[in-house]
Amino acid sequence: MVLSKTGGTYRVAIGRELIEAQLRGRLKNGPRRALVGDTVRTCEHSDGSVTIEEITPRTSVLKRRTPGKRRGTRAVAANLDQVVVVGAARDPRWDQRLIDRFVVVAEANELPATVVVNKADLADDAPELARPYRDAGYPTLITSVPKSLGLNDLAARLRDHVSLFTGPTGVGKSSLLNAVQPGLDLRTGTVSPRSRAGRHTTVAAEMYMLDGGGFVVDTPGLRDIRLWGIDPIEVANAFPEFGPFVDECRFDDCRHTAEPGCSITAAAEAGQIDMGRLESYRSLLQEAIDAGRQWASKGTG
Ligand SMILES: Nc1nc2c(ncn2[C@@H]2O[C@H](COP(=O)(O)OP(=O)(O)OP(=O)(O)O)[C@@H](O)[C@H]2O)c(=O)[nH]1
Ligand SMILES: [Mg+2]
Ligand SMILES: [Zn+2]
Repeated sequence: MVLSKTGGTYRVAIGRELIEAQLRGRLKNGPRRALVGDTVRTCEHSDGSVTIEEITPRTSVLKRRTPGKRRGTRAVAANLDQVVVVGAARDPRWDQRLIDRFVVVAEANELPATVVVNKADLADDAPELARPYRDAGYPTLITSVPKSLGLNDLAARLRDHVSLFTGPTGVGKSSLLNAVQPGLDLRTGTVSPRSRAGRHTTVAAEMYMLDGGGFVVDTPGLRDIRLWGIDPIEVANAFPEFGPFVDECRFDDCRHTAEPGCSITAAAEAGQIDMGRLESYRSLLQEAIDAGRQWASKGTG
């Protein structure tokens, strides 16, 4: 299993043993570079060096949009089976729109998401912040590192899975991992009291072995995360709580924005769907539509 990559050197776990390996000049077939989470076949040479000879076909690749660039996507990690979206109840302030983006990216990658509200020691409303996600059917956890709250549940959720931690910067992703895996000793940051925004402390996606079984990828927090190439029609599918209502909209092609007879709008007004989630959906839908237009007008297909 490839745990990390620094320059051209990969750190690879073979069972419990960690070795360093280089990519073989030309891989036999399949992808041309290895990703964190890839399972690879290695070869040890007489001079002691180890090369990666082959990458096993991937069961999943988590992709996100390249920052700055309009179109490119970047593969973050392979073979994940779940995404843990972490936010902080305070410091930095809970930003539902941003959390929704992380959850939608997990959905777009067809990976189940768990939502964690961390730093519950700093606020009383952590359960309310989690509620829209719990109501939408996502497993949710309320955690606090200094109070050791929810850490056993988090550890249980990670056991025997290949998980990726994602979320805004400074919310405590690395701190949570340090707490569930003694000896991990990941660098954690300080939150600037002036800006209340975390500085990036984790700099690259890296995978770690869990003593209890399983692997977890810690990633640098993102201030923003955008959708890429998602068909506007598919955005609604990333909101599972819309499912029971969609067939009841008056129009088959209802976009759940301002259409008359929209069952999603009605459900949100009746408190059956969280209004904040519906607003997130609408802004993501608009973003998907705009992105499609930009690409079309550039003639890039
Ligand atoms: N009060 C409180 N502080 C926490 C908690 N968890 C983490 N922190 C603090 O929040 C700050 C940021 O924690 P990190 O673990 O570095 O956050 P991160 O999400 O890994 O940040 P990036 O690596 O930049 O994405 C540190 O000062 C932690 O000590 C918590 O549950 N409660
Ligand atoms: Mg970190
Ligand atoms: Zn509708």
